[in-house]
Amino acid sequence: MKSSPAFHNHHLSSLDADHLYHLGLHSRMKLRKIFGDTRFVCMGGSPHRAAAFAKLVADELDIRFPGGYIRPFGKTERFVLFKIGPVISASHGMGMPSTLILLHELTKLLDYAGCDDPVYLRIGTSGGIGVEAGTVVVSSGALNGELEPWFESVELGQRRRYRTTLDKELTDLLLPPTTDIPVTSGLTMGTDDFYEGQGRMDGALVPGYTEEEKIAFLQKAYNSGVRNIEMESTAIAAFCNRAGIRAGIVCTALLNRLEGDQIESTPDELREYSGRAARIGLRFIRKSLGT
Ligand code: R2B
Ligand code: URA
Repeated sequence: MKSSPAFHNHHLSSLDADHLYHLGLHSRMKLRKIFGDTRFVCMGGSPHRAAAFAKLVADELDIRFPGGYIRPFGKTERFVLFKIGPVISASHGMGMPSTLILLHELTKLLDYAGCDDPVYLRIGTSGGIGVEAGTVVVSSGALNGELEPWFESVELGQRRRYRTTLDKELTDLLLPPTTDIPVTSGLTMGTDDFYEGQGRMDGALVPGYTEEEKIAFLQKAYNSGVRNIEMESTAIAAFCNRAGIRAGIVCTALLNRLEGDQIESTPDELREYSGRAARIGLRFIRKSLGT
């Protein structure tokens, strides 16, 4: 991570201590000792999956913890944060507001820790468009709900737009040449809602669109190159672009939205599906580490 002016916020220099409130950590802690060697920041929605990924990384990289228990750092009320060798595994919750809070605090933490050029990966789940359930989609870029390549944020009463392109080189590295896992690459649509924001018919309220309009929009998205829909990609891409951080997004599709709205997979299938994105992320980490 380069301390470029775009990334390093000079306003922080005047703080005696920076309280990373939602992580339960602060800048006066010995962050360099704990986090200084971080090279990969892996994020997923659920705390449970972040813990499972931490365990997978520890097993694969042969890193031992006393009693086999990997203890999270800081407080766990909002997010969980594990550190396993050069890898952070953290939960970002659901949606962009939650994810942005994690991104700001984690990125400041890594800055205070003196980390050099870490890669951020979102390893998660999504709804597929024209792809079968269980397919892993490596995002080639992120689009908003209007199928446009930017993230919008209202700041001091003004709407601002930030680009949501993703690093092509990293995307290519994430895509395995051959694999037992079904993987594809495509654009990801990031929305602010799971139900109407993703054109579902099965929310609590009668939607203001028809099933035919839904399919027409999903088909239009497909024709524009979109292969999955989730709720964090545009915020992550925009944040990392501004910060000069390389970011990748790897999400398993839990269903094909051209065929329905309900997620009907069994808990075992869901575990297997989310494990696939984790294995693609881990494969990239191992390759980067040369192990
Ligand atoms: C994928 O799954 C969650 C919604 O179920 C959301 O966080 C996302 O992006
Ligand atoms: N996550 C989403 O955001 N949408 C889906 O359809 C499935 C998982």
